[in-house]
Amino acid sequence: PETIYLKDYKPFSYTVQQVDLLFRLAANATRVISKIAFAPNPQAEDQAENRRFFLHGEGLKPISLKIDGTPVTPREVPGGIELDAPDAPFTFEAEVEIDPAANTALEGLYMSNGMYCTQCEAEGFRKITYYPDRPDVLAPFDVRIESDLPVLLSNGNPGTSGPGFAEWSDPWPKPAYLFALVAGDLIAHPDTFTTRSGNTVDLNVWVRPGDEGKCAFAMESLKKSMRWDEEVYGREYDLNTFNIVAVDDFNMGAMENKGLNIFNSSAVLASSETSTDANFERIEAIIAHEYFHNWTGNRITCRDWFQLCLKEGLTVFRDAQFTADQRSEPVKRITDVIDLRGRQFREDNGPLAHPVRPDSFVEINNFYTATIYEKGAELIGMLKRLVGDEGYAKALDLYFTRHDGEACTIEDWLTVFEEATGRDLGQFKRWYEQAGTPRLSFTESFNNGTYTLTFKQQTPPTPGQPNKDPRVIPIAVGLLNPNGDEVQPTTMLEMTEAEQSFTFDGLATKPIPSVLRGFSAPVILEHESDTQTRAFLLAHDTDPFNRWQAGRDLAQESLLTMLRDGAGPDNAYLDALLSLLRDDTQDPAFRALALGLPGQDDIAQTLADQGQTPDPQAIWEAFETLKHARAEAFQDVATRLYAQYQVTAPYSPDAEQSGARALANAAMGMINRLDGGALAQKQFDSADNMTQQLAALSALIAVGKGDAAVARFYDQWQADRLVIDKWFSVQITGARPDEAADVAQRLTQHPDFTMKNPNRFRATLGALAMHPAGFHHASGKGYALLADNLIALDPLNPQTTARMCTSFQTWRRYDADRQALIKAQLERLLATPDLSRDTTEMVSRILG
Ligand code: B3K
Ligand code: ZN
Repeated sequence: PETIYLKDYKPFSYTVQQVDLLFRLAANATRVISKIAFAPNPQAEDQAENRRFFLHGEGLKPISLKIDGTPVTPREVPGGIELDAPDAPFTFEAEVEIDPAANTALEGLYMSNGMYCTQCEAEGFRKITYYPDRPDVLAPFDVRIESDLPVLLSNGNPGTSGPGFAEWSDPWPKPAYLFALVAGDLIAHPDTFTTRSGNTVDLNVWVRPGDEGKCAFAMESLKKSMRWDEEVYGREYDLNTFNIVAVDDFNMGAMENKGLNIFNSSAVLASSETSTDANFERIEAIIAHEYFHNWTGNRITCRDWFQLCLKEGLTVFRDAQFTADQRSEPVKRITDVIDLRGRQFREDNGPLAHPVRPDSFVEINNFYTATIYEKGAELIGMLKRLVGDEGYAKALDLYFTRHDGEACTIEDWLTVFEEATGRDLGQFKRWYEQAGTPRLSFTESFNNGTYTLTFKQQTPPTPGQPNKDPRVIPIAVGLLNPNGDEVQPTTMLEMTEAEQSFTFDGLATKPIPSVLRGFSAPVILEHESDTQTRAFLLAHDTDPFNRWQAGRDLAQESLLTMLRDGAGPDNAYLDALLSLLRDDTQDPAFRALALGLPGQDDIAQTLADQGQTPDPQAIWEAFETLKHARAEAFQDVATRLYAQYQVTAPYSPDAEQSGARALANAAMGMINRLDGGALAQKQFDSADNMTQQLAALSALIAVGKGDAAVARFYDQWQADRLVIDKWFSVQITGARPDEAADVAQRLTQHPDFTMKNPNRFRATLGALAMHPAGFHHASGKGYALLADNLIALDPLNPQTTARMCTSFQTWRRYDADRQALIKAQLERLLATPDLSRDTTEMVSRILG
């Protein structure tokens, strides 16, 4: 397959003035009739000599094509068609036929439970009709839909409608990837929102009949997001309608199509009985994310797909700010860092490492990664730390005024910051260009009242990038006195060299440093520290992130020592954690987080970084031992916390109640190890919300007492797909390592398992991959099961297949036997006839 390079970017030879689309919907033979006004692009003057009128098109059955009313015969070229076109404005008309019912890839126009819907980002519009399907071609769209289905939706403002048809008009020029169409038997949960300049916007959350009771939370989240973007970024909504549609079969979370966001139903539907607190929080964040794209993504879009982080990194950053404002800032920061380390660091340290702005790709859908999204958001956070809040606000205002209506690059973005703040961002740009996670280490010295911190940074090579230049790293540091007082509040050090010292004067005693507060940069902080210092920081640091980090470091050290020396759990860790748990002045959500352990995969990565070969089974056992030791040591406090943090008020998914439930459930998990499931059974039997019911089910499975509850849960929820997804997952993630692959295998035979629903596929095979000791079982059965299913899924849904191949990305960490087993599966995958471009690219990169 062909590799596309950033350096080859050229503007399109033509601009599009107007797009008119008519859809005559039919399951197997939808007609798409387009009329598109083109004009030579003044920005592509250099191409005047050999202007090329190329249109993308994939899997289209052409019925008729015309230029200025005259039928034309196109030349078929790879990826589309070429035509002879005038060197002056002209109209191109096409009628094509497509087959949405046969579209299992869930890209382009497809069907889900009798409903038509679209997914065009990144390159799906070319499966709908012939078009310059690239983000730098912007145009207003008018759409007419003809169908007997009752609800017919597209982008923009509603126009005329009547029995069997509806018209929509989107005045804001947009690239084709933001096009959307929905048609179905849907029910609206309606509301309105008045913008700060007084426009009333009709809001609707559209769902299938039966789901209308689960829309209120999404609607509230939408209204909060709209208000927040006005208040914090000064951004107002710009159409008189905003629609959200829930779709069961969807490849990712949601999509920000202009005025018509399409969502995976798991990212919309919420009720206390069927959704966990974590589900509610995720829904609120995704609603906000897609809404925020209206400005960062839609009004200002990307010039080409290499610039994807321009909209994604920024929008993730914005949705994180929003969540921090709605809930708890430290809790949001900590959970984001856990996620970043679990997914992005893992990517950055393996064969799939790529820069936040890549310079080449084969299949762009393979680049919707944790690096583009989450590391992209970290880059915005660093930029804000470097230029300060005011500089950031000025730069964003300039960005919105200067680039509204344009398709931009990272250069445009950085220039705005340079002009608004007067700062040179030449070195900062390396963060966009260099892949890999920097390792940051430091040493300290103390002399005559002067304390010196000397930092070193170093980034290991990544594929195609053997050498790395030093980056600018904002390092937030605070200093504490041995008595626990803070002698130096948080200060932002700016490291620009490979090695650099910073001094603090006038100190009476050698302080204890708190480094990288708030996780001020996406780096791996490597610092040998003694248990005592960590316990001290856990008790005294004023920075909540670093307090949490100190606890996590203690847990990690303890686990590593257990693995290395066969030692028992570290008492200093247990003591420090116990004091924290007992301290009722501490936020319950924070205490629940402090009780969390590093991921088993994080420990595997740390061992690999230290040049050791991780044994997933041994890691699992060390975790079990540690969890058991904690349960015994914390017995009393767990019993007290469980009782104390039962919520008696009516259910609310807010931060306070979910924090209480998280801590009570963590306490229940500990008690569960000692009482053989008695408390969990009680909680399962009486739970009136999914947060408690699912935690209890998982606890019962963990102690081998889950059979009856698993059966009951299924009977209770069999009509609810999203809950049944949980039922599939929890049985696998809770299985013993030697059984996880067998459980997953058995569940793939269950009548409710289907390859055609990405949520269900992920709930089953994805759950196995998230169980490191089960997936990496020495027999290789986990690898074989995943590969079997990926081979079966690829012809149906290449995007989801390719994404799930990432489960194999860490293969080189493991012992020779496991490596050979994984390699054999990867090679088997790669040898599959007609393997998709998506999966071929992923497997080839993973093999290296
Ligand atoms: N922009 C979409 C993702 C599209 C993924 C295409 N494979 C969702 C989001 O980031 O908001
Ligand atoms: Zn996004």
